[in-house]
Amino acid sequence: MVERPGALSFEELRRFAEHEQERDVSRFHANRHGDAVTLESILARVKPLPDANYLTLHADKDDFHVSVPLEPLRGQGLVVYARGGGPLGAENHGPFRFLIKDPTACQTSELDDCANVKYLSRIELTARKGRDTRPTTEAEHAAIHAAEGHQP
Ligand SMILES: Nc1nc2c(c(=O)[nH]1)N[C@H]1C(S)=C(S)[C@@H](COP(=O)(O)O)O[C@H]1N2
Ligand SMILES: [Mo]
Repeated sequence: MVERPGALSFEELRRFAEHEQERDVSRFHANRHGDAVTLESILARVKPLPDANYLTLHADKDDFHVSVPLEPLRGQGLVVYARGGGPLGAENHGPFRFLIKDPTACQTSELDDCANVKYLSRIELTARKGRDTRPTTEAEHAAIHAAEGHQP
């Protein structure tokens, strides 16, 4: 639900204006690195329709999806696309990684740590909540964290 659907490359993101960039995301997340553009700068280009209430983040690589209410996310979302002047590598969950500036602990709200989608392929806007494969039980969550090799 946007006026102007589109695709963005590393080169295009690199040319976003300086006020649309968020350099060095380790300022928000000590163990995460790279340079981002704000979600707001992307929304300004695609122009959400008035009825767009949910934003869904799709990672086709490992079939992980997160759908969150658009309004509280605005001003919080970042898309990390670069590291050390070049594209964000797969070892850093690139080529694109979504980050919420100030997420809550896993499973404590819609805008939680689990919504920091790695290997982001697509952002979709809809009227109703879209696909969300975030873990819902402790066991599921422990399994996904173990598979990703990080601490719960
Ligand atoms: N594509 C993808 N993104 C993902 C996940 C995943 O399994 N696949 N796990 C999520 C969960 S549950 C958490 S808590 C965070 C962990 O991010 P970190 O490894 O940078 O700490 O990534 C989120 N993003
Ligand atoms: Mo998580």
